[in-house]
Amino acid sequence: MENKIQQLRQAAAEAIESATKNLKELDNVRVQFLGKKGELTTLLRGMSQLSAEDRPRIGKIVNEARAEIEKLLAEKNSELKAKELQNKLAAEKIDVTLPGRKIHQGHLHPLTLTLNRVKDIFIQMGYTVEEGPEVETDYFNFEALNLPKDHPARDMQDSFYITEEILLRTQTSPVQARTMQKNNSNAPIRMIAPGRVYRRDDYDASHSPMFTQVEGLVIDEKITFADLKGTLDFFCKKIFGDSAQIRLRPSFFPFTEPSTEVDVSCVMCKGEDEHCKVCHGSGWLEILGAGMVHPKVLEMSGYDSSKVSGFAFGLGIERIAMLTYGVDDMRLFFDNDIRFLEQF
Ligand code: 2U9
Repeated sequence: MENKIQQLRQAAAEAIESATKNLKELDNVRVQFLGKKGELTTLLRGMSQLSAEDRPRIGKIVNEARAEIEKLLAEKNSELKAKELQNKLAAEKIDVTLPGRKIHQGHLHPLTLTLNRVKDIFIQMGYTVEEGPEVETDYFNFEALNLPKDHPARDMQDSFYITEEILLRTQTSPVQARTMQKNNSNAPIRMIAPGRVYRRDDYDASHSPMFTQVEGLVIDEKITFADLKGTLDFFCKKIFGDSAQIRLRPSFFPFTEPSTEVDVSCVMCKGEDEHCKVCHGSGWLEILGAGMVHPKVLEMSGYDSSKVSGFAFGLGIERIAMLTYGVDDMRLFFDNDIRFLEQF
């Protein structure tokens, strides 16, 4: 019996020693010797057949063997646990010195940046910002702006018609007409209307069938051409810098009388380079159209042209953006090539 116990003890010690794979393997060894049907447990059961005098001595040896095996199991258990942790750490190891992934931060489109600058200048002068539909009626796009039925601008070849009466707006002026008609008669207006407009035009370096306009309208008692001139001079100095000067040339628009085209001194050469690529040596750049609101336009939208007067103007955001950023092809704003957009 004593021999058997010694053998078992030896066998258990060897089995524990060689359980090097994982905790599961070690647990199998534990069950093999100490489990309910384990070898040592079976041996312990056989003790009932021993004589009364042998029993305490043998019992002691069995318990010692059991304690020894449990000790070896516990030691191996912590050894394997430590090894498993080591393996896990090695497998999950990260290189903290690797450079991080670059976060690409987006930003506003150059046209939006330009539009925001233009808006801010007029908001600073007390203007409201009004918006309206891009799909307009013939009435608000043309009729209310003194463009009669036979006007060439109403030609099917020049505008995007949806039906005979509905088209994509060719200018933002219908927003002004709508604002006037919404108002009580002769209520003063100081507004800008920014937004996209559509014309059947070429798509080249300086034309696009869709572009962004900002139009302004001021109506009140005693509004004069001097107010218009002062406003546009202030605007150009804010946008192009304090050294910017303006020059007014007579022009014609159906909705204004008198009408003018406004040039700003060349942002590139300030009129000092006769070979300048931007102004072609003229020293001036056409930048705005403007005029005093035609009495017919005032009357058509419910204003009394004998009591109030107004001025209006219009500009293209793409042109302003091209001049302020030095971009020579309008299509770059619409291509959305990231290498271009990243530069703003
Ligand atoms: C109402 C009355 C008058 C708006 C005006 C212009 C002159 C003009 C162009 C500039 C370059 C359009 O973007 S562009 O091609 N605009 O020249 N626009 S006066 O006049 C109005 C508008 C609404 C009720």
